Amino acid sequence: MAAPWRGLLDSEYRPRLPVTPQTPSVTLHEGNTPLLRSAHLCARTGCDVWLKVEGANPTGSFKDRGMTVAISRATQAGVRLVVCASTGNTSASAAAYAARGGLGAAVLVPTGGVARGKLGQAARFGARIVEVAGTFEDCLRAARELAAHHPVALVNSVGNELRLAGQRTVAYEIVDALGAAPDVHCLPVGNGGNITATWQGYCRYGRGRPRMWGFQAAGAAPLVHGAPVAEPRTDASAIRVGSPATWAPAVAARDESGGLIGAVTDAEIFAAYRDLARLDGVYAEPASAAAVAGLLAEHRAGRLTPGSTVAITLTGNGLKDPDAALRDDYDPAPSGPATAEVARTLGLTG
Ligand code: AN7
Repeated sequence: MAAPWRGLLDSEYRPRLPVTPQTPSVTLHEGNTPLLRSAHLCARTGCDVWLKVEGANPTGSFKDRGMTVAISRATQAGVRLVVCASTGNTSASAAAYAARGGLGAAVLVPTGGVARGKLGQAARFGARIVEVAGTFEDCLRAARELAAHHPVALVNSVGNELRLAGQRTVAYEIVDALGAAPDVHCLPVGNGGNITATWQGYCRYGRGRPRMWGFQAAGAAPLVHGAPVAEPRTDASAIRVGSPATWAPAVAARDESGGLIGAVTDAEIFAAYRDLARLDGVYAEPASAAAVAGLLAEHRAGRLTPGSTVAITLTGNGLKDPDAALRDDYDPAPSGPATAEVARTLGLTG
């Protein structure tokens, strides 16, 4: 049997991560997530389509890849309190790794802007949660200013080499699993950190470079318009970002790879969200489904070369957003406890 997986810092990728022998490994055994072939997307596109299921990470999103590095280095540096702004997943991840490393965490989230599963995680991991009456951008500005003037370490990915280095590992894993880089890599784009890190990962690994296809929600698509969006709107709350902090590197990833950043409507996002679950048995959160919706839109537009190999990052777990799950597909049939009545309700008997 192969040695059990022990997390990114104790994996074959360690030499690629900014740690030293003195760095303690604060880990929940993140990484090594499933790469699943999607039969329904292969059939619909005529391509070889693979789903990188990042919702299988310990806190249910790709954020754990960078957080293990950031929190390990924070404990090495003697930090006591970490802070982040978040649309949800960063806060859940920061709170969990801070708990694991014995640090305090403060998370700044836009009031009413975060899926309930993510808030529940941050609360249970013991983070101090501040609900800011404003947007994600307001949270990020406040978090940056806090870190500049108080003894707290910012663990957002913007300009944070530790987070980006950890997030690059998703590309290493995909290349190792497929034997080479895919032709196209699709992923949702919010603040721009993940498209940046994933592209850097492929470039550094040196085993081929995909076109990077990033997708934003149509109501929150500043990188598509080329201008900030004052009031970003989408029910995919993770990517409700009107002014991405990692703007220029995200655009560079698009352009250097010969890729694109497109917009998909919420209707397209939620259709993809349902199909992934029903047809592939993969439960991803709505923001993640934007990448699938985008692939299908580009296929319809004739921009997807048949026979291409496509990797899609499904960035977060569907369990994080129970309200989205129950919004329109929840249709339970009421029945009394008698088996005969249950059978009748199911239409098994007359
Ligand atoms: C599921 O948690 O930014 O383009 O504060 O949670 O790197 O921002 C989350 C982002 C995609 C977008 N999918 O990634 C946060 C946060 C999911 C996400 C993104 C996020 P970036």
